[in-house]
Amino acid sequence: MSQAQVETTEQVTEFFNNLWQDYIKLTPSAAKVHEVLGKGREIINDHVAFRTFNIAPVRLATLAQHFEAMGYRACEDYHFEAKKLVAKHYEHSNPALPKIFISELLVEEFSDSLQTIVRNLVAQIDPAAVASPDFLYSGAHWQISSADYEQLLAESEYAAWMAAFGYRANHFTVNVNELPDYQSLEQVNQTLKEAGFKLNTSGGEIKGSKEVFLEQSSTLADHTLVRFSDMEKTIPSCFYEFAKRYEIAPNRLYTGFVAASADKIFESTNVRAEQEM
Ligand code: OOG
Ligand code: NI
Repeated sequence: MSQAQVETTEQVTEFFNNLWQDYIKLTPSAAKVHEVLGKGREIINDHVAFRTFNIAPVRLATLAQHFEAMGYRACEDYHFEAKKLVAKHYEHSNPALPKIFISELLVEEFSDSLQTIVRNLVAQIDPAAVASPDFLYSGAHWQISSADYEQLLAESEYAAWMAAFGYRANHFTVNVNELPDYQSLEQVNQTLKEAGFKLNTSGGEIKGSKEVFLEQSSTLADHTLVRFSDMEKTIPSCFYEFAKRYEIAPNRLYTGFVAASADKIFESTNVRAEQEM
């Protein structure tokens, strides 16, 4: 356990349980994925991903403090130029705990109208709420009209997703190395497709390779009815990811992420990605 850890193991376990419960409410297919791949056995998660805006009080670094209090340490940084995002991943010395991937939208790089909408959303957050780890599964702290949602969507699918869903796990990720019945990610994908799941095919069904020490695939996000200030709309919510890691040294699996693959994983919540399929 790292010295920075202030949360107890019980608090950390409860945090991840609550995070999971919130996630499967929006992502019922995740529970079904567990049934199909785990057949009732426990599934180990490789990582959980969060999204945010680079505006106080919800900057990546601020949200990360909750994980630092659980004993996580900051690892690598990632930059997604076209999507105007940065990200960082965090690891825990306890290998049973998932890695954490947090990204943040570089709001100032977008149009004035996007900036105005987003700043108005963030202004509705009570800064005191951010200080509790519960904030990370508290959802949206604002009202947004369907017109504003559509306007965000035209510029940034990520901004629109954040506006609709707020603070919660964007996805959990099955650790394929720890799945007893599967040798490869291809087998996992095949089983999922046979069970009726739709996979994200942006950049191919499998992103990455043994050469970059990480292979990833993901389902397309489930659809959820969201209540906007003026109407209800069914839109993509959250997805499930699958990761297989390779050794960078004997008995040492790669623990980082691969920016080129992550760039495509982001598109699992994309409405347009589905229409192309
Ligand atoms: C994160 C996308 C990147 C990964 O594992 O590379 C990612 C997101 O969609 O918020 O999860
Ligand atoms: Ni991921």
